[in-house]
Amino acid sequence: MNEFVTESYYFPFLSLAKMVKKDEFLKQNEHQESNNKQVSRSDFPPDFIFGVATSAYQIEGACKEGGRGASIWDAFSHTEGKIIDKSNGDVAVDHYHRYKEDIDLIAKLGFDGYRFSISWSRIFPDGLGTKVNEEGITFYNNIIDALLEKGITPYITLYHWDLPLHLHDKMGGWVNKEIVKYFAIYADTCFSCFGDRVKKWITINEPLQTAVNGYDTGIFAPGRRQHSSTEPYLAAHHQILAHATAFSIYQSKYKDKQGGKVGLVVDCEWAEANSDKIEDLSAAARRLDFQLGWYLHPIYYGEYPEVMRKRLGDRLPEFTQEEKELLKHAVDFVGLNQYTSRFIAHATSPEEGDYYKSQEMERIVEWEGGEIIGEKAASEWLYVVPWGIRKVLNYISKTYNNPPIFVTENDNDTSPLHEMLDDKLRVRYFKEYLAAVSRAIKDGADVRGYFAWSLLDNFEWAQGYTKRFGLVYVDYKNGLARHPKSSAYWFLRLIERPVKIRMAKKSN
Ligand code: PNW
Repeated sequence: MNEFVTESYYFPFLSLAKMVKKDEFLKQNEHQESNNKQVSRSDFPPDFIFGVATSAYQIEGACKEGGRGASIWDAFSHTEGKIIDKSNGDVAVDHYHRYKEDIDLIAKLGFDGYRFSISWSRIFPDGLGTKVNEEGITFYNNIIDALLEKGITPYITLYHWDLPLHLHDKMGGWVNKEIVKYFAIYADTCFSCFGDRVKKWITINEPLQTAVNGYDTGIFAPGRRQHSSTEPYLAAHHQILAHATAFSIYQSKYKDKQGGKVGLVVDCEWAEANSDKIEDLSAAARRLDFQLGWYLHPIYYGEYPEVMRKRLGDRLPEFTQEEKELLKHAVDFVGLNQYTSRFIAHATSPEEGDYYKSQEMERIVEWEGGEIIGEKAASEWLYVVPWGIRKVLNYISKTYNNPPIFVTENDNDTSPLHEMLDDKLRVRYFKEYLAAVSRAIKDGADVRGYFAWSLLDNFEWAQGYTKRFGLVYVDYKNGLARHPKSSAYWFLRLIERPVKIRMAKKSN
């Protein structure tokens, strides 16, 4: 059957976005955003959460303290040639020892929520789940208690890329189905130890990045490229099952007592068709299925998107009937990490990497006329495209039955040296992206909160310390001193609410 026919069920939605020509389209979107630059708290629902996010390996350091076992990122960052500035997370920004100071900062900046991740190998040093490391439990108890004392709601991610090394070395990590069992023990332990106070759980952060960068391009830990036509799909499959298993443990053992919610964080660049040609429209639709559908389709519809099944054939694992039952609606909310967007064109021999080749598309930042999709940030991949976030939010809402959504990460990194503290481009980015989020809410998307990435400058994975995503500058040369940037003060003004409300929240 003609591929465009089988994929055509997307067209009504996509074509809404494409009723105008490219340049008119860009102008129209620019215009919309500039009308809405003065974003304020009143543009959001009263109980909307403004938060800030981090992850364990990127900030904690203390890699050999407190009984912590090694993770795949320790091994990867210590491997020659993997990190651009030859750095690692051994010390990172020393949050392990400075968590009190950092939580004070979050409170002073006025945030309602803090999203952070637990280092799995601090809880189970070899990942096997036989013996809990009490020092690890104490460390996270201290963080949770310090947050609650300041009236800040904790949002915990169980897995933000730092798999216990032993699980990788001994059994292949995410490509072995056994991992699901170990993740379940770990999740169960966290729910049991922290769930009396923590009511928002995220199982896994961006399973797509682990699958593609960990097992296809190899630019992230564990750096596999050997079987890139199969391993990414296995790694994704087992992450989906691990998520659903943890979700079901929460439902059966904890939900009644603790009353919390469990979600999954996906990441997505908006895919805007590069032209009205059917090939490009179809490529853009495919691109969204290969990003969001890969993870959300199984949960909402019990199987992978049709276009993935057709293109990948038996390289794509299948869910058993029992697993399909387990997957059914196994999320309370969708977390979305959204940074940037691309124009998508059909292409028969695209970029390297099996995952990209299978999509037969090209990600374009510049049109033939020289017009760029958005201003470029410091990171190579990051272009500022506020209208993209609105489109992703609306797409999720329409495609997956209007679920509650939290924007769990959003940011661009600060670039010119003189803007390190006075990060003007960043402030503009936040203003425009938040205005676009508020428009998505008005469009009907059920967005409940927004977390800026990140509280602090930190270890930016393969980019080491060369990229700065913090609202708070960290002086790497002077004892890791913290200095809030203009963007941090901008958030403080945006979020500020009467003291009475914060105090009331605290006593809840
Ligand atoms: C996030 N994209 O990953 C991660 O969750 C953070 O740990 C990281 O520090 C942050 O981005 C900044 O890089 C992303 O393709 C992965 O648009 C992919 C994309 C964006 C962010």
